[in-house]
Amino acid sequence: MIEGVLLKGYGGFYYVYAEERVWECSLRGRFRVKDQDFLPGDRVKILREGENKATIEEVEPRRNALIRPAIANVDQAILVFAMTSPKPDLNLLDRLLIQVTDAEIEPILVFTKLDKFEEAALTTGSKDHAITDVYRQIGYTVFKVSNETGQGIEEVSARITDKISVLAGPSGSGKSSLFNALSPGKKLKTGELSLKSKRGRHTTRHVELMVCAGGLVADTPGFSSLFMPAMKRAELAGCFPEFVARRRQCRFSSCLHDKEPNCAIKAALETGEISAARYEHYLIFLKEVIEAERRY
Ligand SMILES: Nc1nc2c(ncn2[C@@H]2O[C@H](COP(=O)(O)OP(=O)(O)O)[C@@H](O)[C@H]2O)c(=O)[nH]1
Ligand SMILES: [Mg+2]
Ligand SMILES: [Zn+2]
Repeated sequence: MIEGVLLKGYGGFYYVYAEERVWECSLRGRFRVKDQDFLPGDRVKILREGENKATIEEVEPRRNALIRPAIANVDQAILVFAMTSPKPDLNLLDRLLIQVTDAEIEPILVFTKLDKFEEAALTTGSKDHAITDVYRQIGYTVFKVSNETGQGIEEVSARITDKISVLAGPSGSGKSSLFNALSPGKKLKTGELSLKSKRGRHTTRHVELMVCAGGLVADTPGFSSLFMPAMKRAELAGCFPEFVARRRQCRFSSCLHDKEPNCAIKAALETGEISAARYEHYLIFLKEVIEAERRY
């Protein structure tokens, strides 16, 4: 049997990537009977039946499963924001970071349109990389790329190889462009039609994984639910790495870093060690989490 990863289900068939090609698979009878719900990202074992045809014989237990987008075994989320336009919505970025962190998925930040940014810097003389620096200093993995010139693409590519990634971020930030920049005309041995025809198109209604830079990537419209994940108010600060590093210095172990005295987070905010925007978002999210707590 051959080990592979399910890319998508479509028209009664399942498309599985294994041995660097795509197999059109049907299900073993027992799966049909059980009406097993397969998700893109499921690791399966297939039995070859013909040139590009196979049957799914086994499915491995999932390491994790996202609901929106519905994908299993996600290793990392590539959060895509433009450096220039659309102006990066940092409230949204911090929200996505919390969702991803809460789902125990590794976030990777990719800021696009570096070419436009540098072009603008030439006329204004400003070389202000403050936004990207804030996230880098917190400890997040941050890349700056141009999907136009290819600048920085190689570094992102290396992070995608052998992983299952989801792209998330606002419309127009360059997710589809990034996907294309990461897959420079790579031809699959077979089955490329079903993959290639989707490229560059902006329809992302049904979720599927696509082969990209030696890994598998889903170009999704983003995490559609922008509500805070269900969590207790005390857990929120745990999604802010720069808070985690300091919160043991707060006077109260139950400190929510809001109105409490002798709060190490607020002290770090005063000295500029913690970004004002990040703290502001924390307070907004804290309110939402507390309101949601009441509804349980
Ligand atoms: N100059 C420049 N334009 C870009 C870059 N990335 C994307 N774009 C443009 O931004 C627009 C939106 O990109 P798209 O990939 O469709 O964004 P999506 O909605 O996130 O998939 C398109 O016109 C792209 O050509 C980049 O790095 N540099
Ligand atoms: Mg797109
Ligand atoms: Zn505190």
